[in-house]
Amino acid sequence: MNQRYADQSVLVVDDERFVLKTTAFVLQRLGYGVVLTADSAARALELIASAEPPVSLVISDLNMPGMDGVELLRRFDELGFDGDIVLFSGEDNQTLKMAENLARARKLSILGAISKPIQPELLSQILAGASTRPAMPASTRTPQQVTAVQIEEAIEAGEFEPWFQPKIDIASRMPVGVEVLARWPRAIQGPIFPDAFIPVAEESGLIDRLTLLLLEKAACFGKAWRDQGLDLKIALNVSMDSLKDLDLPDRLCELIARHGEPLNRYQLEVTESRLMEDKVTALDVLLRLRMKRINLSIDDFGTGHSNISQLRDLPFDELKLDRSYVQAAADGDRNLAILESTVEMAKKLDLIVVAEGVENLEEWQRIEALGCSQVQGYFTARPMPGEAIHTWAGDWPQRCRELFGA
Ligand code: G
Ligand code: G
Ligand code: MN
Repeated sequence: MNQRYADQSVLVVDDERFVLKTTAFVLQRLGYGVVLTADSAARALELIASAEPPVSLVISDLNMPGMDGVELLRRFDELGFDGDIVLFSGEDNQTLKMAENLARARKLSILGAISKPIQPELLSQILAGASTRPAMPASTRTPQQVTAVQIEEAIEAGEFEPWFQPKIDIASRMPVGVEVLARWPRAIQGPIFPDAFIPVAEESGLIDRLTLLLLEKAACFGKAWRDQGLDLKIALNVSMDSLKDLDLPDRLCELIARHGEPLNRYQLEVTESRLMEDKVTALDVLLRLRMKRINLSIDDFGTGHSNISQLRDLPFDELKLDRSYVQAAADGDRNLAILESTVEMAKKLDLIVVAEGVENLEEWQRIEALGCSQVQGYFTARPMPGEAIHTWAGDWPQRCRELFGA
């Protein structure tokens, strides 16, 4: 019996009664306190809207009459369903993988996709994955309503924290940098993730203050690490349309210099979150940052928000392949071809290529073979608080041997 599951509701969705029964039985044995079943997607939606305790895990068939699993995922997205999802189906692996990718693209918390019949062993492994996720699990990833006033107060109180996810150099297998990911651990609503507060901060003109707060805290860590002999490049996220303030380069650089930190050890990961209002100003800001030796990285490359014309027009020195591309490469030659040509183009443009979202050895090896420079992903390290980095780095050589079986 797993105590961890005892106070959670889980919902199984399948149009076959036999499958419902057997799966429910497996889940009860795993220790889930409440196991609900629905024989249609419509019924599943009703239960999700009304169940107490709220449904924290849905295990759903992909093929159902009336409303199939793909449409169900869309409905989950609309409802802002924040629980975990496992998909299962009699479809081939390719279809399962695509459904999984679709759920990811919808930012749903998908734990995995498995084929029928459900093997209890495999299911419990997948669910165990849920229990080892970081301190703030995906089930808190509700698109929560956060107001600009709350964000402003939290900035003033210094409540936002930088978490850090290591970037590993493929050739040396050593950490070379960290990406700063904003966290708000003590929000009244519980821990809230950036997807909920960054857009509000951007729309309400608070994003620069938030970025500066994160940079301030990150630079303190950066200085401490460097003093301990750990030289990591520190990358902050900024969206292109927040680059409106012509003073921003000076403010960022002044802050970094005040901590006695070298400017060329800092980096901005730029995304285009919405249509840019003022391209000229953004270009002005980026170019001046570049001239001050701040590194510029184009983030989420391959998604709708970043594209080739940005590579041509803007002074980037790094390209981050979006994880949807990295992960799709397993699904066949066409995806691999896209990835290969993107990497080739990036290399011709003298860009450092970082592959995001590498989750296992197989993906690492594929990325290595393509000639990418760095990897960032759950395979090597999850985001962690600044205080954890030094110990993580100390443990890395041993951990690295284990990961690569050498
Ligand atoms: O780990 P994760 O869920 O933290 O990040 C979700 C998304 O939020 C990522 O796309 C990331 O780029 C973005 N994000 C995280 N921190 C920041 C930040 O400080 N500023 C901006 N603009 N985006 C951020
Ligand atoms: O800024 P950007 O969109 O690149 O932010 C990185 C996002 O990707 C963060 O939300 C981070 O938590 C997430 N992330 C990092 N590594 C992995 C991974 O291996 N798998 C998945 N699913 N997400 C990852
Ligand atoms: Mn990023």
